Amino acid sequence: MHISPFLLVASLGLGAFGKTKTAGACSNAALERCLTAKGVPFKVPCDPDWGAYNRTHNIRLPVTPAAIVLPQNTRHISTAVICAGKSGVKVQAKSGGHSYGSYGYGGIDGQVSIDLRHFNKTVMASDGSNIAVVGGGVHLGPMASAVYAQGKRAVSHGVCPSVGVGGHATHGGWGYSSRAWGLTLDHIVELRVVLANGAVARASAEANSDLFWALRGAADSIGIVTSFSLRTNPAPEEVINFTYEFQTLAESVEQATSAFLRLQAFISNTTAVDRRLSFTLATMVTPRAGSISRTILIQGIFMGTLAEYTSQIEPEMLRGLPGPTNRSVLSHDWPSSLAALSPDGTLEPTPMYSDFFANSVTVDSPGMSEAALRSYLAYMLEGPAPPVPYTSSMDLWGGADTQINLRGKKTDAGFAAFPHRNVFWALHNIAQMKTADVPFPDEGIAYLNGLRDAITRGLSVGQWAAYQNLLDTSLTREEAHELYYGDAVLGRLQAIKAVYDPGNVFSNPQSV
Ligand SMILES: Cc1cc2nc3c(=O)[nH]c(=O)nc-3n(C[C@H](O)[C@H](O)[C@H](O)COP(=O)(O)OP(=O)(O)OC[C@H]3O[C@@H](n4cnc5c(N)ncnc54)[C@H](O)[C@@H]3O)c2cc1C
Ligand SMILES: *[C@@H]1O[C@H](CO)[C@@H](O)[C@H](O)[C@H]1NC(C)=O
Ligand SMILES: *[C@@H]1O[C@H](CO)[C@@H](O)[C@H](O)[C@H]1NC(C)=O
Ligand SMILES: *[C@@H]1O[C@H](CO)[C@@H](O)[C@H](O)[C@H]1NC(C)=O
Ligand SMILES: *[C@@H]1O[C@H](CO)[C@@H](O)[C@H](O)[C@H]1NC(C)=O
Ligand SMILES: CC(=O)N[C@H]1CO[C@H](CO)[C@@H](O)[C@@H]1O
Repeated sequence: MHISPFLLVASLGLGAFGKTKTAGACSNAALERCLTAKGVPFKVPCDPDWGAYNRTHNIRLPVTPAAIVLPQNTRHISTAVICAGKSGVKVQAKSGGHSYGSYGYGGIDGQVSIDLRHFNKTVMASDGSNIAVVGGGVHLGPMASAVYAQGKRAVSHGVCPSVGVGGHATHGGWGYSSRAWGLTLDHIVELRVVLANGAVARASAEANSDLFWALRGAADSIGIVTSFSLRTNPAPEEVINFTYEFQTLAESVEQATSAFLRLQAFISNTTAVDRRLSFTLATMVTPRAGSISRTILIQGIFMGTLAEYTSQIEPEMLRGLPGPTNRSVLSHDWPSSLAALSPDGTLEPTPMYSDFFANSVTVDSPGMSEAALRSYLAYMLEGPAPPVPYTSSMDLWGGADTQINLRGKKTDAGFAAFPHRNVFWALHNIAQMKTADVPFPDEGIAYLNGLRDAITRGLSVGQWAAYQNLLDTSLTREEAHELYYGDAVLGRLQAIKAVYDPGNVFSNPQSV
């Protein structure tokens, strides 16, 4: 009799099975037998300590894998992938586990999650190349600390220290330093990968260049990266961290529209701006009893001195805007500039859990039209009351001197399977429940998708897409492929997938 993993897992909750691994029959007998016979460490839902391994970052989307494999070496990964393939079970790697759709756990019940927690080393090459070799399970905070400690070097990446390099670097990786150094993905010079047939390969511009192309943008569909070789940059001596809050701006759609247009023109001004400056425009909307609080922030960094910032950058950036309600301008060294951004003020990868939904819109150069800005801001500032508090951030990828959109990377299918290379803004809309007792409401998803529609209504067809690291779980597989990749990249990805993973072992709800 065939019993689906889902039914078995559901019955576990009813106490049909004991709390210990019995007769290899907790969730998928063939899989467990294969893993046990080959000495691969793993956990199944019947294990008493399962609860220490299965907790998804997104509380809204719990997932119960058939097994969570805990490899200590590459052989364990190869073996687990082969066992899963033979047992007809799909596989996903888990690095930081911060996928918005719980894809590190498979994204749906009954898959194998390969937890890379033991692949946690960051070592600078000793040959003077300044290349960091980073394990597939390293978190961004410890990676930044280790790269800085071993020669005052730095890599650009997102703000949250507990995000994993595995998902982040292979699907983009934007942070404030990306205008200066490119995305995290752009730092990759070589990858070590385990393929669907268990083979271990190197991928670089020279070796297996088709794999190298595909893994940078779609690793979730192609293989398991066990280590990343990343080029590094000299860390800046001084970093200015600035935040301005504009409470009155949120009171008028017209004022906010003209302020955003002014900032878009400012960041495009090659006389005033170079790659060292970056920011986000964030609008925060919080429903309260009987009212809605709304505020607009400019938050960013300048990799230079405080004197240069206050005399050259700040006056030109704020020219023509209403006076900010609050101004915070702080000088940091590189590690403390990263720590200042983190939720708990440190680079420790403290686990975080949140009940949320998010979507994204990447807007190509030359940026937001006046119509798109007005429609976007009207929805947030004058539109329907949101059922959930949310933040909409316009993350800056474009503008004068940006290193994200260099010409060599732009050709659709040429550089990498990550195709977003003419982006001016990446808009990130995220709604989060603040209390644990009320689950995230469906209307919250509809509200944020309404916000996405309000943005795209003012844009021309072909000017916008979506960013796969800000995974939108409301997209169908086909919609995700269109928005994350587009036809040219998708076609080439599918051809490479057919060679390296013909049985579709590496799968999640939006994979290729
Ligand atoms: C709090 C928070 C802040 C964030 N901030 C930013 C930000 O500032 N900038 C930004 O760009 N993004 C940001 N993100 C999004 C983040 O980049 C993605 O969620 C990212 O994919 C998470 O990677 P992970 O390894 O932690 O997740 P996981 O859930 O472990 O993995 C995500 C996906 O990648 C695959 N994967 C993971 N490791 C590997 C590997 N070694 N080989 C092959 N496939 C692998 C998984 O199978 C899964 O499909 C943020 C997310 C959160 C939750
Ligand atoms: C993890 O497993 C525990 C124990 O079986 C269960 O109570 C819990 O709901 C699971 N959590 C998630 C997020 O699936
Ligand atoms: C890596 O994990 C091991 C346990 O597997 C732990 O002892 C070690 O401290 C970790 N190292 C880092 C750099 O996190
Ligand atoms: C561009 O920046 C320069 C230097 O700050 C400034 O003098 C000039 O007015 C700006 N141009 C525009 C169009 O804003
Ligand atoms: C900004 O200033 C207002 C009062 O002017 C205050 O209520 C608010 O808390 C401040 N916000 C921040 C982020 O400091
Ligand atoms: C962009 C940036 O670095 N912002 C941070 C500056 O520092 C304050 C507090 O020190 C943080 O709250 C900001 O996130």
